[in-house]
This record gives sequence, C-alpha cells and structure tokens, in this order.
Amino acid sequence: MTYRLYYSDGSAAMGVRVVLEEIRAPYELIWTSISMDSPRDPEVLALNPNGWIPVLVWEKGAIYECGAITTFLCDRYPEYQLAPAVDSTERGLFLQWLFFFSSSLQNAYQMTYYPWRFCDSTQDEASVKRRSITRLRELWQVVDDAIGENDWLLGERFSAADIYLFMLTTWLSDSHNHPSVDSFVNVNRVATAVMQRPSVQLVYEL
Ligand SMILES: N[C@@H](CCC(=O)N[C@@H](CS)C(=O)NCC(=O)O)C(=O)O
Repeated sequence: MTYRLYYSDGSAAMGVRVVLEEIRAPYELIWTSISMDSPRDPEVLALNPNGWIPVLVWEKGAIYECGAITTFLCDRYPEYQLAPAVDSTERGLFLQWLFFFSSSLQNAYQMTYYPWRFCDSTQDEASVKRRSITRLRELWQVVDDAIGENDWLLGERFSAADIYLFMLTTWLSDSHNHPSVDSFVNVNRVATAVMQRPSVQLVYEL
C-alpha cells in the first residue's frame, strides 16, 4: 500500500517524511497550505479537527500527531531499527523524548509563532512571545544536558527520536529571536550527524 501524507515544507510533516524514507515505504505527499492567510483545508479538518499536519493515511484509517505517527511507523517496520523494541531498556527513553518534544518543545514553538492563540488580548502577545522564547531556551538546555557526550539521544544508538530532534532544530529562527542552535553544542552535534543521512538530505534538499 501507498501511505498518504498531508504535507507542507517547513512543517512537522517533514520529520514523518524522513521516517517514511528511512523505512523505504511508498508514499504520496498531499501538499497542504498552513499559511495564516488561508483557511485550513477541509480535507485535513475532516481527518484532524485541529487543522494541523502531519496527518498520515494508511490502509485502515488516518493518524495525526507527529510523535504518534513516528512511533506507529517505527513499530510497523522494526527491521529498520528506528525505535527500540517494546521490551528493550531504551524504549522508555525513546517514548520520553518523543512525548517531551511534542508536548513541551513543540508547544513552546507554537507560542512563539502564534502568540495570539495563547492570550486574550493583543496587548499580551508580546509577553507570551517573550516568555515562550525563554521557555524554548530552557527546554533545549534540558535536551542538551541530557545528551551530554553521547552520540545520540538514546546514547549509543540512533533512533527516530534523533530525526525528531533534527526537525525541531530547523525551526529555530533568528527572525523570531530564538536562540541559535550553536548555543546547544550537544544538540547541534546530534543534529549535524542526523543531517548526513540520505533520507534527511533528500527531504530537506541539503
Ligand atoms: N502536536 C501536533 C502539532 C502539529 C503542528 O503544529 N503542525 C503545524 C505545522 S508544523 C500546523 O499544521 N500548523 C497549522 C496551524 O497551526 O494552523 C503534532 O505534533 O503533529
């Protein structure tokens, strides 16, 4: 079967696409606008009422949430070893980072990009934005400290959590006053290593 991925450049769908490339699964991209100037695609809204991408369609339905799709695909294709097996020691750590990325880091990014969604009045937007930029720095520091001298997030083995980490580093933006990825040397080292993978080179056109 061919997966269908609702997709836009620069979005969280890119990480899922890298995973699809890694597992060599056939897929079709459904280009979707996430511009603030256009309404959300009714097709996406029907599958994800939040209007967010990625959404992955497979033979038995559709899934949204980047971390869930990533885990789903890794588990379906264990031969590619992108996630530790359910009963392995590193499984907990793998899930920990995926959940942390989607619940904390991604949320901090959302607050910096769309501050108006997180306050009642336009006067408060600047404050939300300032605080969330600080939060972004704090959260990346947690990741940086946890990596320490390890090669990857899980220590010695590469996993899809590193792909997710790489994707999140690409969202750091000077124009939003985000910290630079260079401020987090361990994160930067892992992201640079992920960047060498052919799947990432293809999806990110590096
Ligand atoms: N928690 C969701 C967040 C997805 C998300 O924020 N997607 C963005 C693109 S990176 C989006 O679709 N934005 C459109 C909007 O917020 O209206 C996930 O991990 O899949």
